[in-house]
Amino acid sequence: MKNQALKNNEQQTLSITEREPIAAIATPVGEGGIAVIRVSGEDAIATVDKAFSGKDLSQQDSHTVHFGNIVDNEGQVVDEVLATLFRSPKSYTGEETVEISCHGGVLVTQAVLETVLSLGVRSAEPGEFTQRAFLNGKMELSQAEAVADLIHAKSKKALDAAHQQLEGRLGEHIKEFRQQIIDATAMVELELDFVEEDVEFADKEQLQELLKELDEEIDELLATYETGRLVKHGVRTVFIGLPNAGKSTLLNTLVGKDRAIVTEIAGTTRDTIDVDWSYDGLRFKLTDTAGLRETTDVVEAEGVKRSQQAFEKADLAVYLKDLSRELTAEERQDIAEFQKNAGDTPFILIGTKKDIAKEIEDERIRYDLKISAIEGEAIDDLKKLMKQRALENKHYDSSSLLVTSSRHRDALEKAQQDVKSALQALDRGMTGDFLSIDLRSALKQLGTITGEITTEDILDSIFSRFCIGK
Ligand SMILES: Nc1nc2c(ncn2[C@@H]2O[C@H](COP(=O)(O)OP(=O)(O)OP(=O)(O)O)[C@@H](O)[C@H]2O)c(=O)[nH]1
Ligand SMILES: [Mg+2]
Repeated sequence: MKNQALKNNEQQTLSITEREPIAAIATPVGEGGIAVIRVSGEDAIATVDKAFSGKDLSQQDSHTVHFGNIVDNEGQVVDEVLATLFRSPKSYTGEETVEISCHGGVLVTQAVLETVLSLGVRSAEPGEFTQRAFLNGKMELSQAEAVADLIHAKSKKALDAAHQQLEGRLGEHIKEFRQQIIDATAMVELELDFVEEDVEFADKEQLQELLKELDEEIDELLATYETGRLVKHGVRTVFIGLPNAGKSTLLNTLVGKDRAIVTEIAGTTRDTIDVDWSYDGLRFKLTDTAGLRETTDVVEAEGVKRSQQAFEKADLAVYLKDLSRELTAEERQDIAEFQKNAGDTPFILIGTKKDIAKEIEDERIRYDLKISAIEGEAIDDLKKLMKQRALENKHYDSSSLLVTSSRHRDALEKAQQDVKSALQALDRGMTGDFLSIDLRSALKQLGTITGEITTEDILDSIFSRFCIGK
């Protein structure tokens, strides 16, 4: 991040655009030791100085901190504060910035902000500081998105993925792809220049090679999206089984609190219950469901329908079979059906209530694990198995780059489509201008990831995810 930011700084020293000053509380609402109000934009330092009693801030150096009071326009002290100064371009936004650290009370923080706003400063929109950082070339668009991911990260792995992206690793990959396309375009356009002299592509094979390589590399990056999505949003895990199988008990055991109601009455859980849970750095969204059975009760029937829907959307399905009850032919068929319907979705079959299991084991069914939620038996094994199955056949190690955003995936897919179409054009012996159109389109798609190419809509949808003050 540091190196990248430094590089950008060097390039961007002259091109920072200082916009109207904006301000927002950058720390969460509530009581705390301190709160920070961030002010960024043209003449931010001189503006804040109007309400600051202490040293003349406008005469002070960048990266210095000053003690003083914020005073309202009637001369009343609002709060004792520290003002940290950043002169352009060496700030988060690239613009002149003041960070006012005041006491962390809800009202006092608001009063300091109000005072700053009364100086003609505008309230910042969500993510506007980061948006300015992007517009000023302090970071690429994918890095700006990573800032939001970092803030919203709910597990260690999600945090790692956001860090990777923040460091600009995705951007580097995309730049390499873009360079390859630019090289290919150069080859094609060279041919176009000499078209009258009837020159064939200087090296059709070389061009083909280049595009094929690119296609494969995009494929590899796209393959990380499945894992990236799981890491970022959590593994949607559904517990299914007959009424009384112990689904709610297992959910409570895993999350360590009585989240779902447990009784000995079959049909206790009526609606699906979602609980967030993390294991070994990976986030799971556990869904407890109503036990599956034919029922005339309308409420229960609706619950069963929802269980089915949760199963269809799941990334991981766990079927629970009560070992204290005889396995009926009907349930065996049910299990087989579920296993089949799971398709590519990882499926775990567990036997529950091992502590009171029937003596005779049923050979016709192969359990992945037999557990007792009440006695805590094999629960750790189950946790491990859940993580392992969820990430099975998925590209995953903490140091590798993951595509975590559907926006990035869509752009990569479109770019790949263009590359494939260029390859086809080449195969069919079409002229260079056809190839050129495809290649330029691919270039454009990739550019939307890093932000070389942006539209108002893209920016709006990205930055509206941010909190105010970021
Ligand atoms: N002995 C024993 N009893 C268990 C175990 N797990 C659950 N039970 C009991 O089995 C009964 C049903 O458990 P629940 O967790 O409510 O079962 P469920 O699958 O959620 O049932 P529905 O919500 O009706 O679909 C309760 O009386 C639990 O105490 C276990 O590991 N050992
Ligand atoms: Mg239940």
